[in-house]
Amino acid sequence: MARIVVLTGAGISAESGIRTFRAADGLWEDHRIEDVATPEGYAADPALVHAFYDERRRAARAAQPNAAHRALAELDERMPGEVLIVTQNIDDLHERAGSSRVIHIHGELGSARCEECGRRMSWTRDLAGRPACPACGARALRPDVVWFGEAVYALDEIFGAVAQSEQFWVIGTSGAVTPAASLVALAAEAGARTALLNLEAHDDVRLFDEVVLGPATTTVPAFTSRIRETPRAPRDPGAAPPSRGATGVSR
Ligand code: BV8
Repeated sequence: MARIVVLTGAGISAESGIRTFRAADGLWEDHRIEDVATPEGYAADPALVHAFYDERRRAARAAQPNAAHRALAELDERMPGEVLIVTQNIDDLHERAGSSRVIHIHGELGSARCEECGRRMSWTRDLAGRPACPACGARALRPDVVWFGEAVYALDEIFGAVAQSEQFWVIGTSGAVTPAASLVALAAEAGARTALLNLEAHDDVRLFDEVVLGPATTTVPAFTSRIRETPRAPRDPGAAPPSRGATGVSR
């Protein structure tokens, strides 16, 4: 289990030059979600969907981790085994920054899945040319990402970690997608201290003990530097959970 669980979204990679989804210049501005991020869209036009993800795989490979990714990796190094990152992002910038425990709840650009034999495999090339599956030879490889209407990855493991966490931070996400967006309510219910670090406030800020607004490369290093190696707080099962509600919105 981890004392600190961090949920990240597209906003933490924005300053690495990777487009977010719902900003004015966002990814979804170029495409309808239904056309590029659903199984139905893939069935209707696989070439369009492969082009969408091949371009994002190349962009992610050209991007570099930023100070926010690095700050989380440094915290991980300072508190071995105590920090778990659950990311909605399909890039690998957390890993490339050095974070050791990363769960990709929505899959990864660096992985492909064979629709014939079901194998998931590390993948770095384009899929538009419909290469053969290395395992079974079928030309049935798809991006190993979770589309809308598909089950997300590792949800039981994620629920377990959030329920045991002492701190739950949400960084760079609009909270528009479930079940990822529901994790903060589970953390609050479990008595974890919750924080939102985002460019703009969410509708559900009341669920956060602390809200820090600003760009992640500024807010995350400052926030993680506050975390000193503190002894594990004895969890008193009878204790009432800490009072809820944002204790302050710092800009
Ligand atoms: C499921 C992977 C069940 C691919 C993604 C009605 C009809 C149908 C379905 C639903 C419905 N209502 C709810 C649903 C469920 C649906 C859903 O939530 N839909 C939404 C749109 C309403 N969810 C699902 O379908 C999920 N599956 O429920 O399955 C099931 C169960 C069992 C068996 C079978 C089925 C699957 C959801 C996963 C979808 N895949 N991506 C890809 O990446 O292309 S979601 C996609 O959105 C990305 O993963 C992305 O990460 C995610 C969330 O977006 P954000 O990361 O938050 O990005 P966004 O642009 O929105 O926000 C960026 C934020 O960063 C902003 O707040 C901004 O202010 C901030 N920011 C910007 N710059 C900075 C910054 N912050 C700090 N610093 C900066 N510099």
